[in-house]
Amino acid sequence: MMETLDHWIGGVPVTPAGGEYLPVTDPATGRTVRRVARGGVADVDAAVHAAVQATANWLAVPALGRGRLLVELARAMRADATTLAALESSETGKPEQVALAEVENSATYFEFYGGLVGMPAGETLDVAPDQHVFTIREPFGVIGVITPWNLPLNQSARACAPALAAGNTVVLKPSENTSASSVRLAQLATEVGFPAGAFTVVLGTGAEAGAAVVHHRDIAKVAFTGSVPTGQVIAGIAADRVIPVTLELGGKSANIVFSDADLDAAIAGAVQGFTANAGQVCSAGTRLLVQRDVHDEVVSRLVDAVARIRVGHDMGPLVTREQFRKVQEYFKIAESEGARVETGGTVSDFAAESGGFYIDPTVYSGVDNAMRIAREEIFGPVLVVIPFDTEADAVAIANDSDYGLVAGVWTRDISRGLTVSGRLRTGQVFVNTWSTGSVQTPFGGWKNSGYGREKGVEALHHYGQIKCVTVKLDSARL
Ligand code: TXE
Repeated sequence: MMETLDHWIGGVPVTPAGGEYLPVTDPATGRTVRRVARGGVADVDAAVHAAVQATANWLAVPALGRGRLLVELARAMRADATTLAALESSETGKPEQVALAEVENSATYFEFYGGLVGMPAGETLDVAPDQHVFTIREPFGVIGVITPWNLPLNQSARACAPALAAGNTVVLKPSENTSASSVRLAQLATEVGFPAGAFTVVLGTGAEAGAAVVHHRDIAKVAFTGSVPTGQVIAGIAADRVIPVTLELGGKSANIVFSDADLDAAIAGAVQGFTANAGQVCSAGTRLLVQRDVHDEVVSRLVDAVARIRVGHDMGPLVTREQFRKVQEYFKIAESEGARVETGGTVSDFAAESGGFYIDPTVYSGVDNAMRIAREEIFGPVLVVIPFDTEADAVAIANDSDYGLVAGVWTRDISRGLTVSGRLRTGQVFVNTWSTGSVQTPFGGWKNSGYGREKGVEALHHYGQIKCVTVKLDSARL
Protein backbone atom coordinates (compact mmCIF):
# COMPACT_ATOMS: atom_id res chain seq x y z
CA MET A 1 0.00 0.00 0.00
CA MET A 2 1.31 3.42 -0.98
CA GLU A 3 1.81 5.75 2.03
CA THR A 4 -0.75 8.58 2.25
CA LEU A 5 -0.39 11.93 3.97
CA ASP A 6 -3.34 13.90 5.35
CA HIS A 7 -3.90 17.51 6.38
CA TRP A 8 -2.91 18.48 9.94
CA ILE A 9 -5.91 20.31 11.35
CA GLY A 10 -6.76 20.91 15.01
CA GLY A 11 -3.75 18.90 16.15
CA VAL A 12 -4.72 15.70 14.30
CA PRO A 13 -4.47 14.26 10.78
CA VAL A 14 -7.62 14.91 8.74
CA THR A 15 -8.51 13.14 5.49
CA PRO A 16 -9.43 15.29 2.47
CA ALA A 17 -13.11 16.21 2.18
CA GLY A 18 -13.17 15.05 -1.44
CA GLY A 19 -11.35 11.80 -0.60
CA GLU A 20 -8.73 12.44 -3.29
CA TYR A 21 -4.94 12.23 -3.08
CA LEU A 22 -2.15 13.52 -5.33
CA PRO A 23 0.95 11.48 -6.18
CA VAL A 24 4.32 12.87 -5.09
CA THR A 25 7.44 11.99 -7.07
CA ASP A 26 10.87 11.31 -5.59
CA PRO A 27 13.03 13.36 -7.99
CA ALA A 28 16.08 11.21 -7.19
CA THR A 29 14.40 8.20 -8.81
CA GLY A 30 11.42 9.53 -10.76
CA ARG A 31 9.16 7.15 -8.79
CA THR A 32 6.02 7.95 -6.77
CA VAL A 33 6.95 8.08 -3.11
CA ARG A 34 3.59 8.80 -1.43
CA ARG A 35 0.19 10.34 -2.04
CA VAL A 36 -0.91 13.55 -0.34
CA ALA A 37 -4.34 14.96 0.43
CA ARG A 38 -5.89 17.04 -2.32
CA GLY A 39 -7.54 19.84 -0.37
CA GLY A 40 -10.11 22.31 -1.64
CA VAL A 41 -12.44 24.96 -0.29
CA ALA A 42 -14.03 22.69 2.35
CA ASP A 43 -10.65 21.53 3.70
CA VAL A 44 -9.31 25.09 3.84
CA ASP A 45 -12.48 26.20 5.60
CA ALA A 46 -11.97 23.50 8.24
CA ALA A 47 -8.29 24.46 8.63
CA VAL A 48 -9.00 28.17 8.98
CA HIS A 49 -11.85 27.47 11.40
CA ALA A 50 -9.47 25.42 13.58
CA ALA A 51 -6.88 28.22 13.44
CA VAL A 52 -9.48 30.86 14.40
CA GLN A 53 -10.61 28.71 17.33
CA ALA A 54 -7.00 28.32 18.46
CA THR A 55 -6.24 32.04 18.45
CA ALA A 56 -7.66 32.71 21.93
CA ASN A 57 -5.88 29.65 23.37
CA TRP A 58 -2.60 30.72 21.81
CA LEU A 59 -2.86 34.25 23.18
CA ALA A 60 -3.91 32.91 26.58
CA VAL A 61 -0.40 31.47 26.89
CA PRO A 62 1.77 34.24 28.42
CA ALA A 63 4.39 35.58 26.00
CA LEU A 64 7.29 33.78 27.68
CA GLY A 65 5.32 30.55 27.58
CA ARG A 66 4.74 30.95 23.85
CA GLY A 67 8.43 31.64 23.37
CA ARG A 68 9.31 28.54 25.36
CA LEU A 69 7.05 26.45 23.09
CA LEU A 70 8.84 27.78 20.00
CA VAL A 71 12.20 26.89 21.54
CA GLU A 72 10.81 23.47 22.50
CA LEU A 73 9.78 22.97 18.89
CA ALA A 74 13.35 23.76 17.78
CA ARG A 75 14.60 21.14 20.25
CA ALA A 76 12.07 18.60 18.98
CA MET A 77 13.13 19.27 15.38
CA ARG A 78 16.75 18.58 16.25
CA ALA A 79 15.78 15.38 18.07
CA ASP A 80 13.74 14.41 14.99
CA ALA A 81 16.35 15.56 12.46
CA THR A 82 16.88 12.16 10.84
CA THR A 83 13.18 11.69 10.15
CA LEU A 84 12.63 15.28 8.99
CA ALA A 85 15.66 15.07 6.69
CA ALA A 86 14.54 11.72 5.27
CA LEU A 87 11.09 13.15 4.50
CA GLU A 88 12.67 16.21 2.89
CA SER A 89 15.05 14.08 0.81
CA SER A 90 12.26 11.74 -0.29
CA GLU A 91 10.45 14.64 -2.00
CA THR A 92 13.34 16.90 -3.07
CA GLY A 93 16.04 14.32 -3.76
CA LYS A 94 18.57 16.29 -1.69
CA PRO A 95 21.58 14.43 -0.37
CA GLU A 96 21.13 13.52 3.31
CA GLN A 97 23.81 15.93 4.58
CA VAL A 98 22.12 18.81 2.72
CA ALA A 99 18.71 17.91 4.14
CA LEU A 100 20.15 17.65 7.65
CA ALA A 101 21.68 21.13 7.29
CA GLU A 102 18.26 22.42 6.22
CA VAL A 103 16.64 20.90 9.32
CA GLU A 104 19.23 22.56 11.55
CA ASN A 105 18.72 25.91 9.82
CA SER A 106 14.95 25.56 10.11
CA ALA A 107 15.20 24.86 13.84
CA THR A 108 17.08 28.13 14.35
CA TYR A 109 13.98 30.10 13.24
CA PHE A 110 11.93 28.73 16.14
CA GLU A 111 14.83 29.24 18.54
CA PHE A 112 15.47 32.82 17.43
CA TYR A 113 11.84 33.96 17.35
CA GLY A 114 11.11 32.02 20.55
CA GLY A 115 13.65 34.30 22.23
CA LEU A 116 12.07 37.39 20.69
CA VAL A 117 8.46 36.82 21.76
CA GLY A 118 7.12 40.10 23.10
CA MET A 119 9.60 42.06 20.99
CA PRO A 120 9.58 44.59 19.49
CA ALA A 121 7.53 46.22 22.23
CA GLY A 122 5.18 49.21 22.00
CA GLU A 123 6.05 52.68 23.23
CA THR A 124 4.65 55.50 25.36
CA LEU A 125 4.14 58.82 23.59
CA ASP A 126 4.26 62.20 25.28
CA VAL A 127 1.33 63.92 23.54
CA ALA A 128 -0.16 66.08 26.31
CA PRO A 129 0.08 66.23 30.13
CA ASP A 130 -3.50 65.06 30.58
CA GLN A 131 -3.19 62.13 28.21
CA HIS A 132 -1.60 58.73 28.57
CA VAL A 133 -0.82 57.52 25.07
CA PHE A 134 0.75 54.18 24.29
CA THR A 135 1.08 51.70 21.45
CA ILE A 136 0.77 47.95 21.55
CA ARG A 137 1.59 45.45 18.84
CA GLU A 138 -1.27 43.11 18.13
CA PRO A 139 -1.31 39.96 16.01
CA PHE A 140 -3.44 39.89 12.87
CA GLY A 141 -5.20 36.62 13.74
CA VAL A 142 -4.74 33.82 11.21
CA ILE A 143 -1.83 34.04 8.76
CA GLY A 144 -1.95 32.08 5.49
CA VAL A 145 1.53 30.82 4.63
CA ILE A 146 2.11 29.47 1.11
CA THR A 147 5.49 27.90 0.40
CA PRO A 148 7.36 26.40 -2.59
CA TRP A 149 9.22 23.15 -3.21
CA ASN A 150 12.88 24.19 -3.24
CA LEU A 151 13.58 24.37 0.51
CA PRO A 152 10.26 23.15 1.85
CA LEU A 153 11.02 22.89 5.57
CA ASN A 154 13.15 26.03 5.63
CA GLN A 155 10.55 28.19 3.86
CA SER A 156 7.74 26.94 6.09
CA ALA A 157 9.77 27.50 9.28
CA ARG A 158 10.97 30.91 8.09
CA ALA A 159 7.44 32.29 7.81
CA CYS A 160 5.62 30.32 10.52
CA ALA A 161 8.11 31.01 13.34
CA PRO A 162 7.78 34.83 13.36
CA ALA A 163 4.04 34.61 12.65
CA LEU A 164 3.52 32.40 15.71
CA ALA A 165 5.95 34.43 17.83
CA ALA A 166 3.93 37.56 17.11
CA GLY A 167 0.83 35.80 18.51
CA ASN A 168 -0.86 34.69 15.29
CA THR A 169 -1.99 31.22 14.39
CA VAL A 170 -1.04 29.81 10.98
CA VAL A 171 -2.60 27.88 8.12
CA LEU A 172 0.32 26.59 6.10
CA LYS A 173 -0.17 25.41 2.50
CA PRO A 174 3.11 23.82 1.36
CA SER A 175 3.82 22.93 -2.25
CA GLU A 176 1.88 19.89 -3.42
CA ASN A 177 5.26 18.45 -4.51
CA THR A 178 6.83 18.69 -1.06
CA SER A 179 4.30 18.45 1.77
CA ALA A 180 5.75 15.85 4.12
CA SER A 181 8.26 17.86 6.18
CA SER A 182 5.69 20.62 6.82
CA VAL A 183 3.13 18.13 8.14
CA ARG A 184 5.79 16.57 10.35
CA LEU A 185 6.69 20.06 11.65
CA ALA A 186 3.07 20.75 12.62
CA GLN A 187 2.87 17.33 14.25
CA LEU A 188 5.95 18.13 16.34
CA ALA A 189 4.39 21.48 17.31
CA THR A 190 1.34 19.62 18.61
CA GLU A 191 3.55 17.14 20.46
CA VAL A 192 5.50 19.85 22.30
CA GLY A 193 2.26 21.48 23.45
CA PHE A 194 1.07 24.07 20.91
CA PRO A 195 -2.72 24.47 21.29
CA ALA A 196 -4.63 22.35 18.77
CA GLY A 197 -5.18 24.42 15.62
CA ALA A 198 -2.42 26.97 16.28
CA PHE A 199 -0.21 25.35 13.63
CA THR A 200 -2.41 23.95 10.88
CA VAL A 201 -1.36 22.49 7.54
CA VAL A 202 -3.66 22.08 4.58
CA LEU A 203 -2.44 20.18 1.52
CA GLY A 204 -3.26 20.38 -2.16
CA THR A 205 -2.55 22.29 -5.34
CA GLY A 206 -2.07 26.03 -5.62
CA ALA A 207 -5.12 26.51 -7.81
CA GLU A 208 -7.35 24.68 -5.34
CA ALA A 209 -6.06 24.74 -1.75
CA GLY A 210 -3.72 27.72 -2.23
CA ALA A 211 -6.32 29.94 -3.84
CA ALA A 212 -8.87 28.97 -1.18
CA VAL A 213 -6.45 30.08 1.55
CA VAL A 214 -5.89 33.49 -0.03
CA HIS A 215 -9.64 34.00 -0.61
CA HIS A 216 -10.74 32.89 2.85
CA ARG A 217 -12.35 35.76 4.72
CA ASP A 218 -10.71 34.81 8.04
CA ILE A 219 -7.19 34.85 6.63
CA ALA A 220 -5.90 38.23 7.78
CA LYS A 221 -2.53 38.26 6.03
CA VAL A 222 -0.66 36.11 3.52
CA ALA A 223 3.05 35.29 3.44
CA PHE A 224 3.95 33.88 0.03
CA THR A 225 7.21 32.45 -1.31
CA GLY A 226 7.28 31.30 -4.91
CA SER A 227 7.19 32.44 -8.51
CA VAL A 228 6.51 35.96 -9.79
CA PRO A 229 3.32 35.08 -11.75
CA THR A 230 1.76 33.34 -8.74
CA GLY A 231 2.88 36.20 -6.48
CA GLN A 232 1.12 38.64 -8.79
CA VAL A 233 -2.12 36.63 -8.65
CA ILE A 234 -1.97 36.43 -4.85
CA ALA A 235 -1.17 40.13 -4.47
CA GLY A 236 -4.16 40.90 -6.71
CA ILE A 237 -6.53 38.89 -4.53
CA ALA A 238 -5.01 40.41 -1.39
CA ALA A 239 -5.56 43.86 -2.90
CA ASP A 240 -9.24 43.07 -3.53
CA ARG A 241 -9.60 41.82 0.03
CA VAL A 242 -7.49 44.72 1.39
CA ILE A 243 -5.24 42.44 3.40
CA PRO A 244 -1.46 42.69 3.62
CA VAL A 245 0.79 40.25 1.84
CA THR A 246 4.53 39.73 1.82
CA LEU A 247 6.05 38.34 -1.35
CA GLU A 248 9.38 36.57 -1.54
CA LEU A 249 9.77 35.83 -5.23
CA GLY A 250 12.63 34.99 -7.54
CA GLY A 251 15.98 36.48 -8.44
CA LYS A 252 18.73 36.75 -11.03
CA SER A 253 21.42 37.79 -8.66
CA ALA A 254 24.76 39.20 -9.78
CA ASN A 255 28.09 38.30 -8.25
CA ILE A 256 30.62 40.99 -9.23
CA VAL A 257 34.30 40.00 -9.31
CA PHE A 258 36.81 42.85 -9.54
CA SER A 259 40.33 42.05 -10.70
CA ASP A 260 41.80 42.97 -7.29
CA ALA A 261 39.68 40.30 -5.55
CA ASP A 262 40.96 37.21 -3.79
CA LEU A 263 40.13 35.02 -6.77
CA ASP A 264 40.29 31.74 -4.82
CA ALA A 265 37.56 33.00 -2.52
CA ALA A 266 35.57 34.60 -5.34
CA ILE A 267 35.55 31.42 -7.42
CA ALA A 268 34.56 29.27 -4.43
CA GLY A 269 31.75 31.76 -3.67
CA ALA A 270 30.61 31.81 -7.29
CA VAL A 271 30.41 28.01 -7.45
CA GLN A 272 28.55 27.83 -4.14
CA GLY A 273 26.27 30.64 -5.35
CA PHE A 274 24.91 28.81 -8.38
CA THR A 275 25.14 25.13 -7.40
CA ALA A 276 23.75 25.14 -3.83
CA ASN A 277 20.49 23.17 -3.86
CA ALA A 278 21.15 22.58 -7.59
CA GLY A 279 20.55 26.28 -8.20
CA GLN A 280 16.98 26.07 -6.89
CA VAL A 281 17.38 28.96 -4.47
CA CYS A 282 15.75 32.35 -4.97
CA SER A 283 19.02 33.97 -3.88
CA ALA A 284 21.24 31.95 -6.24
CA GLY A 285 24.11 33.93 -7.76
CA THR A 286 23.35 33.13 -11.39
CA ARG A 287 25.05 36.07 -13.13
CA LEU A 288 28.81 36.30 -12.66
CA LEU A 289 30.11 39.71 -13.67
CA VAL A 290 33.89 39.52 -14.12
CA GLN A 291 36.30 42.40 -14.76
CA ARG A 292 37.73 41.88 -18.21
CA ASP A 293 41.43 41.54 -17.29
CA VAL A 294 40.74 38.46 -15.11
CA HIS A 295 37.81 37.10 -17.15
CA ASP A 296 39.58 34.23 -18.91
CA GLU A 297 41.43 33.13 -15.80
CA VAL A 298 38.22 33.16 -13.74
CA VAL A 299 36.29 31.17 -16.36
CA SER A 300 38.97 28.52 -16.67
CA ARG A 301 39.33 28.14 -12.89
CA LEU A 302 35.55 28.04 -12.55
CA VAL A 303 35.36 25.14 -14.98
CA ASP A 304 38.01 23.26 -12.97
CA ALA A 305 36.08 23.85 -9.74
CA VAL A 306 32.78 22.74 -11.26
CA ALA A 307 34.40 19.53 -12.54
CA ARG A 308 34.98 18.50 -8.91
CA ILE A 309 31.22 18.50 -8.10
CA ARG A 310 29.86 14.95 -8.01
CA VAL A 311 26.29 15.06 -9.29
CA GLY A 312 24.07 12.85 -7.15
CA HIS A 313 26.41 13.04 -4.20
CA ASP A 314 27.32 16.72 -3.67
CA MET A 315 24.45 18.10 -5.72
CA GLY A 316 20.90 16.73 -5.84
CA PRO A 317 18.38 16.68 -8.68
CA LEU A 318 15.87 19.29 -9.78
CA VAL A 319 12.82 18.87 -7.61
CA THR A 320 10.12 18.48 -10.24
CA ARG A 321 9.88 16.89 -13.67
CA GLU A 322 8.56 20.23 -14.90
CA GLN A 323 11.66 22.03 -13.62
CA PHE A 324 13.88 19.38 -15.25
CA ARG A 325 12.14 20.09 -18.55
CA LYS A 326 12.33 23.87 -18.04
CA VAL A 327 16.11 23.88 -17.48
CA GLN A 328 16.69 21.78 -20.61
CA GLU A 329 14.58 24.31 -22.50
CA TYR A 330 17.03 27.00 -21.37
CA PHE A 331 19.93 24.96 -22.78
CA LYS A 332 18.28 25.33 -26.19
CA ILE A 333 17.63 29.02 -25.60
CA ALA A 334 21.32 29.53 -24.66
CA GLU A 335 22.41 27.78 -27.84
CA SER A 336 20.06 29.87 -30.00
CA GLU A 337 21.32 33.05 -28.32
CA GLY A 338 24.91 32.14 -29.17
CA ALA A 339 26.28 31.67 -25.65
CA ARG A 340 29.44 29.55 -25.33
CA VAL A 341 29.12 26.40 -23.18
CA GLU A 342 32.18 26.25 -20.93
CA THR A 343 30.92 23.17 -19.08
CA GLY A 344 27.63 21.29 -18.76
CA GLY A 345 24.61 22.23 -20.81
CA THR A 346 23.61 18.60 -20.47
CA VAL A 347 21.46 16.20 -18.49
CA SER A 348 23.77 14.33 -16.13
CA ASP A 349 24.71 10.71 -16.85
CA PHE A 350 23.50 10.08 -13.33
CA ALA A 351 19.94 10.83 -14.50
CA ALA A 352 19.92 7.77 -16.76
CA GLU A 353 21.45 5.60 -14.01
CA SER A 354 19.00 6.68 -11.32
CA GLY A 355 15.85 7.75 -13.17
CA GLY A 356 16.19 11.09 -11.33
CA PHE A 357 16.08 14.68 -12.59
CA TYR A 358 19.83 15.41 -12.54
CA ILE A 359 21.45 18.23 -14.51
CA ASP A 360 25.17 18.90 -14.93
CA PRO A 361 26.34 22.19 -13.43
CA THR A 362 26.53 24.53 -16.39
CA VAL A 363 28.61 27.63 -17.15
CA TYR A 364 28.06 29.89 -20.17
CA SER A 365 30.45 32.61 -21.30
CA GLY A 366 30.10 35.09 -24.16
CA VAL A 367 26.86 36.23 -22.56
CA ASP A 368 25.29 39.64 -23.00
CA ASN A 369 23.03 40.90 -20.23
CA ALA A 370 20.23 41.36 -22.77
CA MET A 371 20.02 37.60 -23.46
CA ARG A 372 17.13 35.66 -21.96
CA ILE A 373 19.57 33.40 -20.10
CA ALA A 374 20.86 36.53 -18.33
CA ARG A 375 17.43 37.97 -17.57
CA GLU A 376 15.14 35.06 -16.67
CA GLU A 377 15.25 32.95 -13.54
CA ILE A 378 16.21 29.45 -14.70
CA PHE A 379 16.15 27.84 -11.24
CA GLY A 380 18.78 25.23 -11.98
CA PRO A 381 22.61 24.99 -11.69
CA VAL A 382 23.22 27.36 -14.58
CA LEU A 383 25.66 30.30 -14.46
CA VAL A 384 26.16 33.02 -17.05
CA VAL A 385 29.46 34.92 -17.11
CA ILE A 386 29.40 38.53 -18.31
CA PRO A 387 32.56 40.65 -18.68
CA PHE A 388 32.74 44.31 -17.57
CA ASP A 389 35.33 47.08 -17.70
CA THR A 390 34.66 49.70 -15.02
CA GLU A 391 32.98 49.85 -11.63
CA ALA A 392 30.16 51.91 -13.17
CA ASP A 393 29.64 49.25 -15.87
CA ALA A 394 29.44 46.53 -13.24
CA VAL A 395 26.81 48.42 -11.24
CA ALA A 396 24.80 49.22 -14.39
CA ILE A 397 24.77 45.59 -15.54
CA ALA A 398 23.94 44.26 -12.08
CA ASN A 399 21.02 46.70 -11.72
CA ASP A 400 19.77 46.05 -15.27
CA SER A 401 17.45 43.28 -14.11
CA ASP A 402 13.76 42.86 -13.36
CA TYR A 403 14.83 41.33 -10.07
CA GLY A 404 16.61 42.76 -7.03
CA LEU A 405 17.18 40.11 -4.40
CA VAL A 406 20.89 39.59 -3.72
CA ALA A 407 24.24 40.80 -5.04
CA GLY A 408 27.85 39.90 -4.32
CA VAL A 409 30.93 42.11 -4.56
CA TRP A 410 34.44 40.66 -4.56
CA THR A 411 37.28 43.16 -4.06
CA ARG A 412 40.19 43.80 -1.70
CA ASP A 413 39.28 47.51 -1.74
CA ILE A 414 36.77 47.83 1.11
CA SER A 415 35.91 51.38 0.14
CA ARG A 416 34.87 50.12 -3.30
CA GLY A 417 33.01 47.23 -1.68
CA LEU A 418 30.91 49.68 0.32
CA THR A 419 30.37 52.19 -2.50
CA VAL A 420 29.22 49.49 -4.90
CA SER A 421 26.97 47.96 -2.19
CA GLY A 422 25.27 51.31 -1.82
CA ARG A 423 24.53 51.52 -5.55
CA LEU A 424 23.08 48.05 -5.97
CA ARG A 425 19.28 47.84 -6.09
CA THR A 426 18.94 44.66 -4.05
CA GLY A 427 17.74 43.70 -0.59
CA GLN A 428 21.01 41.96 0.34
CA VAL A 429 24.64 42.52 -0.60
CA PHE A 430 27.48 40.18 0.31
CA VAL A 431 31.01 41.58 0.16
CA ASN A 432 33.77 38.97 -0.17
CA THR A 433 31.39 36.17 0.77
CA TRP A 434 28.28 34.52 -0.62
CA SER A 435 25.57 32.89 1.43
CA THR A 436 21.91 33.09 2.24
CA GLY A 437 22.70 34.92 5.48
CA SER A 438 21.55 33.87 8.92
CA VAL A 439 18.24 33.82 10.77
CA GLN A 440 19.17 37.26 12.12
CA THR A 441 19.61 38.94 8.74
CA PRO A 442 16.52 40.49 7.10
CA PHE A 443 15.87 38.98 3.70
CA GLY A 444 13.72 40.23 0.84
CA GLY A 445 13.76 41.94 -2.49
CA TRP A 446 13.36 45.00 -4.65
CA LYS A 447 11.42 45.06 -7.90
CA ASN A 448 10.03 41.69 -9.06
CA SER A 449 11.79 39.91 -6.21
CA GLY A 450 8.90 40.97 -3.99
CA TYR A 451 8.27 43.11 -0.95
CA GLY A 452 8.38 42.79 2.80
CA ARG A 453 11.20 41.13 4.69
CA GLU A 454 11.60 37.64 6.09
CA LYS A 455 14.00 36.78 8.94
CA GLY A 456 15.57 38.97 11.59
CA VAL A 457 13.68 41.23 13.97
CA GLU A 458 12.40 42.94 10.83
CA ALA A 459 10.06 40.02 9.98
CA LEU A 460 8.17 40.49 13.24
CA HIS A 461 6.99 43.88 12.02
CA HIS A 462 5.13 42.11 9.21
CA TYR A 463 3.20 39.80 11.53
CA GLY A 464 1.60 42.36 13.78
CA GLN A 465 0.09 45.78 13.65
CA ILE A 466 0.22 48.77 15.95
CA LYS A 467 -2.71 49.92 18.02
CA CYS A 468 -2.40 53.34 19.57
CA VAL A 469 -4.42 53.90 22.76
CA THR A 470 -5.08 57.40 24.09
CA VAL A 471 -6.42 57.75 27.63
CA LYS A 472 -7.68 61.16 28.80
CA LEU A 473 -6.66 61.68 32.42
CA ASP A 474 -8.75 63.53 35.03
CA SER A 475 -5.90 65.92 35.62
CA ALA A 476 -2.48 66.65 34.22
CA ARG A 477 0.01 63.92 35.07
CA LEU A 478 2.98 66.32 35.14
O1 TXE B 1 5.91 28.04 -8.30
P1 TXE B 1 4.54 28.61 -7.76
P2 TXE B 1 6.19 26.78 -9.26
C1 TXE B 1 10.22 29.99 -9.32
C2 TXE B 1 11.21 29.20 -10.16
C3 TXE B 1 10.37 28.09 -10.70
C4 TXE B 1 9.04 28.76 -10.89
C5 TXE B 1 7.82 27.88 -10.95
O2 TXE B 1 11.67 30.02 -11.20
O3 TXE B 1 10.85 27.58 -11.90
O4 TXE B 1 8.94 29.63 -9.79
O5 TXE B 1 7.67 27.12 -9.76
C6 TXE B 1 1.24 27.73 -4.67
N1 TXE B 1 -2.96 30.65 -5.37
N2 TXE B 1 10.31 29.66 -7.91
O6 TXE B 1 5.26 26.76 -10.40
O7 TXE B 1 3.43 28.33 -8.70
C7 TXE B 1 1.84 26.39 -5.02
O8 TXE B 1 0.95 25.32 -4.76
C8 TXE B 1 -2.34 30.31 -4.22
C9 TXE B 1 11.01 30.61 -7.09
O9 TXE B 1 6.17 25.57 -8.45
O10 TXE B 1 4.77 30.02 -7.40
C10 TXE B 1 3.07 26.39 -4.10
O11 TXE B 1 2.65 26.05 -2.77
N3 TXE B 1 -1.23 29.52 -4.20
C11 TXE B 1 10.70 30.39 -5.65
C12 TXE B 1 3.51 27.85 -4.15
O12 TXE B 1 2.34 28.59 -4.55
C13 TXE B 1 -0.74 29.08 -5.38
C14 TXE B 1 10.67 28.99 -5.21
C15 TXE B 1 4.64 28.15 -5.15
O13 TXE B 1 4.25 27.75 -6.44
C16 TXE B 1 -1.36 29.41 -6.61
C17 TXE B 1 9.95 28.14 -6.14
C18 TXE B 1 -2.52 30.23 -6.57
N4 TXE B 1 -3.17 30.61 -7.68
C19 TXE B 1 9.82 28.49 -7.45
N5 TXE B 1 -0.65 28.83 -7.61
C20 TXE B 1 11.51 31.23 -4.68
N6 TXE B 1 11.19 32.51 -4.55
O14 TXE B 1 12.37 30.74 -4.00
C21 TXE B 1 0.38 28.16 -7.03
N7 TXE B 1 0.32 28.29 -5.68
